[in-house]
Amino acid sequence: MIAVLCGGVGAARFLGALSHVVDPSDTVGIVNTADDTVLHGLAICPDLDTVTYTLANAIDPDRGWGLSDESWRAMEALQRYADVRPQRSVAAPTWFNLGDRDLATHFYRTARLGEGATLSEVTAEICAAWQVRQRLVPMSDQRVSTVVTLADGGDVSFQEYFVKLHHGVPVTAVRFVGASEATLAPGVEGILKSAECIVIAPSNPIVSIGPIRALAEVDPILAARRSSVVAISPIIGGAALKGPADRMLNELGHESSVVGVARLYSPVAATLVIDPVDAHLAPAVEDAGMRAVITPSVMSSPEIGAELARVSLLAASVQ
Ligand code: FO1
Repeated sequence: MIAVLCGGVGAARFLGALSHVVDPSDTVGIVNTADDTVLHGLAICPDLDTVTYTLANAIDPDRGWGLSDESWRAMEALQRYADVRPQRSVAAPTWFNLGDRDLATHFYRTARLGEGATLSEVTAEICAAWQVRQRLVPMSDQRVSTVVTLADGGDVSFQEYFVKLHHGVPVTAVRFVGASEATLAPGVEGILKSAECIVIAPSNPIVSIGPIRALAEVDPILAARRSSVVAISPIIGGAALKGPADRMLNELGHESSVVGVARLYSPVAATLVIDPVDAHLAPAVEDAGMRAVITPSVMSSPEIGAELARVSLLAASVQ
């Protein structure tokens, strides 16, 4: 069984690529839940939904989140009320776009959680509903929330930072509220200990992989088996393919490069997979304590994705 630590888009793409190399039913995605938010009273789990919808071939390919063939009638109807809501009210938020089909997922998850189901249970039900063969588990069934401190001093939730502010504002700190009390979801500790290898997907090292590692059990387990843990750099040529990972690394005092990523991951992973464009930095990655393995990392075709998956698994097995 292959375990993959997942954020959103990059991890979803990698899990899809991995399914060309290993049986999907032999893959477990451990997914970040610190992006989760409650809006309109609905429990929304963006990374879990992005991974589920991608593996179900239902993701909207342009947005990278939400469903394809989507309509926005409910959001349009909300605008009427947003126009009259009192100043202090947060009702009818229209800054976070929820498609009409996507709403069904939030209705179902919210109702099931309200009946006392755990997020792990509901995630398994949603995967079954979409016939997703990989096993997806939330990192924790307890609430962990990313809080971003902006350069102007204010604290905002991850989604306010990422969506409402279009992640266009510098950050000075990121913290994961609840991480010190939360525990891994049921079975995840066993998965991390028994997996043939563990892949850290090409997700944001700070706000996608960071929350998973903030759970007390995780780093010690990974460090104890670091030779069979391989990370795929989400930074290529100093930039992130999507999202603010590069800027966040710089703003939080790290280097926005494969070397900066290696410094973050070297305590828990022996190998960093980097794109050929960063081949000249391989010695510096090794100086940072990780073996550099070079292979095309932009999954622009199924073949490239499959090769990235194959190289990553090989790197984690031959130690
Ligand atoms: N990202 C946006 O940039 N704008 C949105 O309006 C938006 C809505 C949204 C709704 C459901 C969902 O599952 C994801 C959504 N995302 C949106 C993406 C979300 O912000 C994710 O957290 C990011 O993709 C980072 O993982």
